[in-house]
Amino acid sequence: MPTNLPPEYFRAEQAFREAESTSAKVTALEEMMSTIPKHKGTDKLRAELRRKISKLKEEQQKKKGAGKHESEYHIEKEGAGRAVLIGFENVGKSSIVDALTHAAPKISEAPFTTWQPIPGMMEIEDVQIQLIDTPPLSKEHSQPELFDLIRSSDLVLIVVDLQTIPFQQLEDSLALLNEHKISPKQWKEKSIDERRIEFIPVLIVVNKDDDDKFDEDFEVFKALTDTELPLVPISVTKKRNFDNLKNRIFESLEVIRIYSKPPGKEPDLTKPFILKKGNTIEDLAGKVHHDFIHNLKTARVWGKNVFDGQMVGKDHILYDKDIVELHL
Ligand SMILES: Nc1nc2c(ncn2[C@@H]2O[C@H](COP(=O)(O)OP(=O)(O)OP(=O)(O)O)[C@@H](O)[C@H]2O)c(=O)[nH]1
Ligand SMILES: [Mg+2]
Repeated sequence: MPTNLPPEYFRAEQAFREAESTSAKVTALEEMMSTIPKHKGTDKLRAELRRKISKLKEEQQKKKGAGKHESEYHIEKEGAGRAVLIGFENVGKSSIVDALTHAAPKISEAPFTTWQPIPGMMEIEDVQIQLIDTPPLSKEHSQPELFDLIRSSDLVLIVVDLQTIPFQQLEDSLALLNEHKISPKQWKEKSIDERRIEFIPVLIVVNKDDDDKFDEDFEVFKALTDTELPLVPISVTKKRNFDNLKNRIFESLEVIRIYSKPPGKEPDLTKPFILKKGNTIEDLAGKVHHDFIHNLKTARVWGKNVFDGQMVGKDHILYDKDIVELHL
């Protein structure tokens, strides 16, 4: 193994090891390939990767020939983050995506209505978040690609039905994730799992909390589960608690909105740059334009923890809704 491989190579290699579908494997291998510096020392490794890629592509081709088409699970990422809704049949996943986005997934009282993932965009204030409806979880029938889709998400919404067997649905959903080496990020600190686990933030959406009577059931459910994972009761039918759910989704993504302001002009408050919590002026510069990272001299900030228009350096940490003027 050549010694001078960049960190991106190892990240892609990890993605390769965790990929369950052929297409995700090919993508990861191609990513590995593109990060390897080209010189004599890496010839062997590159040849080996090329062989693996063409073998997998052949496999894919054969499957396609057998009548399989391009996977519906390949969905472009859009907006400030991706939240995937998962859960057992009939809990109301499609109803939630229908209510919160412009997508129109099929909804029915018959179980197993949804057969393929359907993305929609949810608006919250000036931010768009991608929500993805998915087919019901099933120990036997869930496609491996579903778990790749979950791994590619910034947030997992486990949906349960308060009017049936929410406790069981939650346990089974978490168990199925665990089988596929996915665990709530909230458990990362105390996890003693020896396996290579993907940790993703989880919100538990307790649907069909239609009225006061069901509020009591929710309290019982909450006491029974005794979990530190956040529980959000809602009712799609009665449009209860939507704002709370939307806010919780936004908060869980841990993103901040930064408005840029050209020197001497008003800030553009319509299109924020989306950064991660804890990001700095330098991260913002990279988002605005690649060259800005090197050319940036100083910046002025209006917002949290600064006085208006304060001059700051590259490593100044930004907060949600800060306004920034970059000086080159
Ligand atoms: N009482 C009540 N019924 C609801 C609520 N939300 C959804 N439903 C009903 O529950 C049934 C299932 O809803 P879907 O949105 O199709 O559920 P799903 O989880 O997408 O189901 P699958 O696609 O089979 O996995 C439909 O009859 C909905 O009208 C709610 O808040 N309260
Ligand atoms: Mg559905």
